[in-house]
Amino acid sequence: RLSDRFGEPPALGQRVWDALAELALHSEPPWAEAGQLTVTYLTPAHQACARTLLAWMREAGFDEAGLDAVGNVVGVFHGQHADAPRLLLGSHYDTVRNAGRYDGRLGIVLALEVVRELHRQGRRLPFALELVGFAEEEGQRFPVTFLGSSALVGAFDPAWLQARDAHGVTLREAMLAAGLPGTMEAIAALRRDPARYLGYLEVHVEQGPVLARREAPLGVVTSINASVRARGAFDGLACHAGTTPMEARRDALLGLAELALAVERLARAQPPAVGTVGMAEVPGGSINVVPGRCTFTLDLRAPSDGQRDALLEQVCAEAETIAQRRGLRLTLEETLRASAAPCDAGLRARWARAVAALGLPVVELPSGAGHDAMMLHRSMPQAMLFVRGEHLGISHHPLESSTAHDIDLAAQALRRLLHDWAEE
Ligand code: HGY
Ligand code: MN
Ligand code: MN
Ligand code: MN
Repeated sequence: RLSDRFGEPPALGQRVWDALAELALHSEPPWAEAGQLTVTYLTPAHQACARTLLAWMREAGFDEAGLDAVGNVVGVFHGQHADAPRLLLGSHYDTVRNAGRYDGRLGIVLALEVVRELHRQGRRLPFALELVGFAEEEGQRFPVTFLGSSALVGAFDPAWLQARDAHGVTLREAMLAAGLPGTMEAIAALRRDPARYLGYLEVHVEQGPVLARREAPLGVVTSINASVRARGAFDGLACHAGTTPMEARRDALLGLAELALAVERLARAQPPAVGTVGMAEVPGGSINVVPGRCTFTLDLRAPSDGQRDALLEQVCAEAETIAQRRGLRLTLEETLRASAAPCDAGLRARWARAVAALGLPVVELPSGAGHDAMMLHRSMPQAMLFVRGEHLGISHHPLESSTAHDIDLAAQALRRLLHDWAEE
């Protein structure tokens, strides 16, 4: 047990840890039956999470708490006076399939517990704290993503309402079925006036090995890498696996096989860029039929927009060459393009001072993962604090975890940042 090694976990860290375990009890079929965590946008499990977070906000002492038109859970803890500026805090509560329980949720619950403490102490700050549990950041159900944070910066594309999930349900239908307005008018009204905000802070598990290797519980994020996502397909000719000579085939799966290896080669040639073919499918495939169609996804990332675009260009050129050579038709549709988001120097310095005040090493590092902060970046200063992950920071996986001790240190850092800011 950790407490044998490090003593009893501090109360706040343990409360956050316990709350994340409780929130993880909401999961959707068939994943829930396998004891796995999957919460995709607007499913019953997703709505149960929203209700739970809402109840927690209300009992923690938030002055306002509610669900907005895209399913974000929003709480406001007022400042010392009515027209005080606002500091925005938050992260997302949807997950990837078979996820860990910390990605996204940690940032919501940790901020919520820090507010609970302020409420218990009867303390008010010179600024209000607005906490947002963003409804959708992973892009798992619909081929669009950052739905929650896009709405807050006025970047929600009306065309997204017609996006369809794997069952053909449109985003608008899913919203209406979940009791949301499903209109662009209601969504556009969520845009925040940047003039009212001091900025946005997000606490998130690192989802990588750097802090574990540096033996540092916390890390201050320098910048969030640029990313681009696409969905594509190779189309060749389905034919008999037994009678079609090898040289006469137009095998769509082999086109993707070559492309996936090319993505690996091209990304490895320009570190720290990364490239992933995360999904591949031969729709209606059979054991004795040469694949006529193969669908796939692309996820490319790099520290700058330029590096990202260069990698994308190379991958697309390679895909065209493969299609030509193999007599395949290629279709490729971009579904997400997120610019690199350098964290605000002033807010980064606030995180660094708070971490140093705890007597901890100040490790600065880029984020290879995308975050809601990269959307808020479009309309206000943002900065992130990473919490060390166990098992070398494995994430988007059930082994994803952080200790109650490290979580408590992150809560102490946020508490210290707020206190120092309030004393200025
Ligand atoms: O894909 C990402 O980087 C994030 O987890 N959505
Ligand atoms: Mn994630
Ligand atoms: Mn995340
Ligand atoms: Mn046959």
